[in-house]
Amino acid sequence: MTPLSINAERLLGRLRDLGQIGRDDDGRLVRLAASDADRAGRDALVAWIRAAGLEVVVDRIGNIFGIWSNDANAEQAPALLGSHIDTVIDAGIYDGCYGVLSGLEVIETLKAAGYAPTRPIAVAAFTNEEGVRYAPDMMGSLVHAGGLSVDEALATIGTDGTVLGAELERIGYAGTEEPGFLRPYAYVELHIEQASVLEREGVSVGAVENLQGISWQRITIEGEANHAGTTPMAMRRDAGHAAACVVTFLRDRALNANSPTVATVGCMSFEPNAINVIPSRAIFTVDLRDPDGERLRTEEAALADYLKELAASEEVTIAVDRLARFEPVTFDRNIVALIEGAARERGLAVKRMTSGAGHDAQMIARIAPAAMIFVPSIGGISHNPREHTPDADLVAGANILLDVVARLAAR
Ligand code: HGY
Ligand code: MN
Ligand code: MN
Ligand code: MN
Repeated sequence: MTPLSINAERLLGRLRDLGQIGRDDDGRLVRLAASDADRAGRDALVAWIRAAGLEVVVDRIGNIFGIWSNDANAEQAPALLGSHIDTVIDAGIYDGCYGVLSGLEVIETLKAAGYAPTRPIAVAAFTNEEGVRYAPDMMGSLVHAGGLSVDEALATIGTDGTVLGAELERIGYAGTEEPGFLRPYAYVELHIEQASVLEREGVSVGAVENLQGISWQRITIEGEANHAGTTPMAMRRDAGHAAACVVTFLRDRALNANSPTVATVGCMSFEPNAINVIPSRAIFTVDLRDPDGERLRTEEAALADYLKELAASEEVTIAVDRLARFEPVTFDRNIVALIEGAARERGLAVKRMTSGAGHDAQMIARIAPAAMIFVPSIGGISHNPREHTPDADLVAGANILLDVVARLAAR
């Protein structure tokens, strides 16, 4: 019997349609959490969920759920699929959206095939996975998993000074359902790999067995504004120079560590930000990651020690705000094995791997058995408009998700 397959045209068409929603005047895809662009993307998703005949539930942090249940199975814990549809700035069209739209596609395919699951199957689009406008990232799934109170999350101030709760109200996605209302039986997230391991090794499917730890900090260095022309070098309290020292410290340390540790300074601003004024203030972010929780703590401590020395040597003051901190996660072995088995049955090469990126699965794994399926990213590029995965790989990944969920929802 040929295995059931998803409707490739419908999935790929929706991915492309959603990928056009939220483009700015320069044509860049920017659907930051709780923005007008996010509302437009959410509206399109809710319309597709409704058209599929699923129940739509929006919780207080704006997580959107499409739920397929019937009288016979409604009391059972659902098998949950999902990811996110918010994006970074100048994003690709697959990150997050692929997992949400594939989850919906899988449910529609099973429904149309007359499949009668013993438990409901639901798909979630979690709010603010990217964390670009409001930190921490993976916020909606973190609240759903009980790792952050919904009131605290709603009070978050964004990089643009807005308040998340007010923005969710404004875009019409401040739901009434209490977060965590849905306790999943299991959670499976399909996602592009966002790195180049699968492509380099010619493997179609990644069975993701763990996900690295993440530490986000915002650092503010206060020096002294002074005249760029008259102030001797030895008499400067240059916040900009101190910030540059931190960037170099982090890069050299991660580059020379014989470990997979990665360090990134993604945002930086100077004040007063004038060509002929020594910066009085530098504000920047640090993103540290490591698959080993202990090593991540060692890196955080090494940075803290370095900042102390730097403050003394440069005569500046340094303040640190912690924005996010997530331990590494090991996913559910049984679901990982289901993913491997499903790939092999479809004649696809599959590889167990670690995720370098953060995902909603990292949060949902706190409350349910969870795992992830990766498909290749061409050139390993992501968080970039050149992000690309061939259609055949996108369809294959969605069919693996179909097989895994059909088995999970039959239990
Ligand atoms: O940063 C991350 O890894 C995630 O995409 N928010
Ligand atoms: Mn993502
Ligand atoms: Mn992302
Ligand atoms: Mn992510």
